[in-house]
Amino acid sequence: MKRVLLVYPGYIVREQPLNILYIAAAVKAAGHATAFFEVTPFRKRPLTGDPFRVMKAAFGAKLEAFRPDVVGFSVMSVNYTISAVLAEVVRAKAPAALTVFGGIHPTIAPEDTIADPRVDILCRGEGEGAMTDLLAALDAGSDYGGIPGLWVKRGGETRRNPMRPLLQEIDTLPFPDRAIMAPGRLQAELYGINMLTSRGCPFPCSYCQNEFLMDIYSGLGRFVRYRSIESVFAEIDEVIARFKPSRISFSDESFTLNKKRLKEFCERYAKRYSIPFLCQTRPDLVDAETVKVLRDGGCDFMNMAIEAGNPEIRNAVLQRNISTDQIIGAFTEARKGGIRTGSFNMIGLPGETLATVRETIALNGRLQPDRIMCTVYMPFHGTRLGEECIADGWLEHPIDDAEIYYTNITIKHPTIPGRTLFGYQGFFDYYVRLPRAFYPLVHAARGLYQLMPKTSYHLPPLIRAAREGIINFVYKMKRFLPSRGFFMRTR
Ligand code: B12
Ligand code: SF4
Repeated sequence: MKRVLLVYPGYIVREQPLNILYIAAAVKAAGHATAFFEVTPFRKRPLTGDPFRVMKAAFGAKLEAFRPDVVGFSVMSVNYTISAVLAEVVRAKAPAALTVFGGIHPTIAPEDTIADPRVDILCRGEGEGAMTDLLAALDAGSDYGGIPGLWVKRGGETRRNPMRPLLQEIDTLPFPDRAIMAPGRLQAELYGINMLTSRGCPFPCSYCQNEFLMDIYSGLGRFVRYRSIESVFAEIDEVIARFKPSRISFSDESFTLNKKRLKEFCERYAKRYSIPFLCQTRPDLVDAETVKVLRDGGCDFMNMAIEAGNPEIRNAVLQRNISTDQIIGAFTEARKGGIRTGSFNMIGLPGETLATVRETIALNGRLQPDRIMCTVYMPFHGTRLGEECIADGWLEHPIDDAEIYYTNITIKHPTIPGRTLFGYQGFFDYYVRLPRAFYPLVHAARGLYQLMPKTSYHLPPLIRAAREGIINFVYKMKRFLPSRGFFMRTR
């Protein structure tokens, strides 16, 4: 039996991190001891000295108490800095432990990741099998250098093993081990408890990693895989019995992709459960019939991405292939059917001008989703659009610090100044919710807001704290915007 400390180095705001919870479950099912460390409680960084001081001390104490053989990190690009800072603590406090970086970042940027001296092993792609094979080899004292899915660095040499085939029978995976988290994290406001009924999304959107994942998994099995309804229900039963959530939230990227399955799922869900569910999907996968199926099944909230109001940007740049009429149709049908909606939007895209930002605002204004999320575009490695933008010098600031979540502008847009993007991002909801007569007021408030630095990088601690305070105030005030009596935290 090995002792495995699993780390989620991002802030848990809306959903439980299923990635690391799946790994935790697989490790536990294989008979190893697990512990969990998360950094959300350390989101407020100290004003003086090392900003990670408190987090590092807590992590050091955890390492000393648990004495792990392996420390596994689930790393999104935005969480790289925290992962590296904590891996450094592993080196100091548990020098014999192996550090394993898994998740989307090591998958898309393996060479950068393995070059980091704080990383011993990285996992590319889905990690349940690779991690348990590694632990079995360590247990048996055998060589772990050739395990598919892992890149292993020892004595200055790296073995870059091939990807593992995609697990097709995803029903065989143990349910995510939610019990390793603090109970307070299991009721993320609107979202309740989240779970996946499928894996993989087959669309070619240029700003998303899925196309890259499909490429590296090419020839290694079907990319989109569904769990059986029985298996999903067994997980829901367990979750309800143990955690009594207010809502089930399906994190599948395109929940309405397979209409036949959706119909059967919803019919059976309604017969078995009275608890509402939330899902997300693409507007082109939603029509009146789909809304009825969802509503009758118990869905009371749907998130759909608009991304850009301008059709040229949405389709030629983002490769969404979704018409404005399809977006209007999906949101209108959802409203008619009594399902609340959330929209995801991005500003600062290639080809964007202030006029197209206003088009995105206008489309949201017309649809009035119950919740609006707007982020400034971040170019990620491993995405077609991201690679192009990075090559064109868009990355003004690194995108590896969780602080950028929402309100730190990392890009240098060719035509729109960063501060203006910062302003429109902060005041997006205000423009959408308020009548045009209020626009002079919103413009003025945005103008003042934009006087603040567009990122918190390298700011003196007090200015940084003041900036954060003002941003929080602007976010909290959204509560008073006219929006059918509904407000949810978005950051
Ligand atoms: C649900 C989700 C969220 C949730 C929760 C995220 C989470 N669980 O950590 C929320 C809504 C909060 C979220 C927020 C954001 N997200 Co998000 N999100 C997703 C989504 C749709 C599913 C993730 C998931 O749970 N998948 C299911 C699990 C089972 O699969 P998995 O994550 O791939 O994990 C497997 C492997 O990676 C591996 N693995 C993972 N961790 C580890 C650890 C070890 C030790 C090992 C061995 C293996 C391993 O094994 C896992 C099981 O097989 C993905 C899209 C996707 N295709 O993954 C985007 C995605 C991860 N998100 C993305 C982004 C950009 C964001 C945001 C920055 C968006 C924004 N601008 O606000 C924020 C950042 C939040 C933050 N500060 O951390 C990007 C990441 C890009 C990148 N290079 O990092 C993705 C890939 C979507 C995209 N654009 O392509 N997200
Ligand atoms: S529909 Fe969403 S999850 Fe699927 S490829 Fe496009 S952006 Fe990615």
